[in-house]
Amino acid sequence: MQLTTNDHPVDQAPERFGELEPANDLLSDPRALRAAMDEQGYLFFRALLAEDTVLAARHEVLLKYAILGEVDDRGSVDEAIAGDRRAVPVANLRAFSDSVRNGAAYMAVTDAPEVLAVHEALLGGDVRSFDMRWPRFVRPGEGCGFHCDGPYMNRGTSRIFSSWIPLGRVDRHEGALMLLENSHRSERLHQGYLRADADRDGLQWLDADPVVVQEQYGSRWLSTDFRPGDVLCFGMHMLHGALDNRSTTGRCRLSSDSRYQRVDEPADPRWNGADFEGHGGSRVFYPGLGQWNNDDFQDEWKDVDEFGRLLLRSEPT
Ligand SMILES: O=C(O)CCC(=O)C(=O)O
Repeated sequence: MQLTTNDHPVDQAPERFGELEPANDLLSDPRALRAAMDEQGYLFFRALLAEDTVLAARHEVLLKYAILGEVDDRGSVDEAIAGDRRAVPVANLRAFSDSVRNGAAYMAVTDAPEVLAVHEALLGGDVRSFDMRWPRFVRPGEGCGFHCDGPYMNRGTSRIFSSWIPLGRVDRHEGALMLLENSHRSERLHQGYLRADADRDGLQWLDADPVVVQEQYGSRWLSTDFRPGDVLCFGMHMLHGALDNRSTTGRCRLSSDSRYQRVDEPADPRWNGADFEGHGGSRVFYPGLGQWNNDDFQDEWKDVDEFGRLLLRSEPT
């Protein structure tokens, strides 16, 4: 199938598009993990987590989405087939988002000992996950723009890693994450984009065309067909985005991204603390344009009223 991102075709020729290389054989060697992270800017692990742990999180999250009508529960909610979203405009999305992010089964994935151990090896000490976690429900037709995480996470320490974790099977044509090989070394990114603060500087996604972006900042796009238990860890300078979800069966993509830093370093107040600020204002993390015409902060954040209900910019389409 022709893969797309941001509605643009991805060139799948071998010199333009490749597979993520698993690093499971380095797991018992912290020094080798650090060297591999320095060299390639990412570490990809197959089956790092027990499949049952991940599928329990998937079930927990999808049941909550089913309450909003986002998932069709006439079959198994675990199939994640898109629903009619009927309840989204009337629901308290602030409470919904809190509930998903703080679910016990979901947190058992983001804070799994196996995930923390990889970050401890990378950071050389005790680590913590950010208080904010980013569970993503990506409907057919949706994806994610190109960016690096640094400018969004850099107000505490710069020594942070992200882990992207599929909550279930995510085949490449159903919205898998992709990284731009060698982009973590891009001088152009280091001289400009990576010096920004996403909120202060009102950062937007980089160019939507994957061919333009790869010519400017790196070499091949890398992705794979992800399986439950896989974990993709990468640094703040790695340019990434997502393939569009082109499911032909209405299947939504469920994944999580979370950040990790050492416990003894300052934390970014946007994402840490009892009442973290996020991107300011009265907004909730609810990715996707849906039919709500509300594309605040790169489609991911939605303005809500005092009852946590969506503030629509125009009538739903
Ligand atoms: O899952 C996605 O679509 C985007 C995730 C992402 O940008 C990240 O992990 O930093």
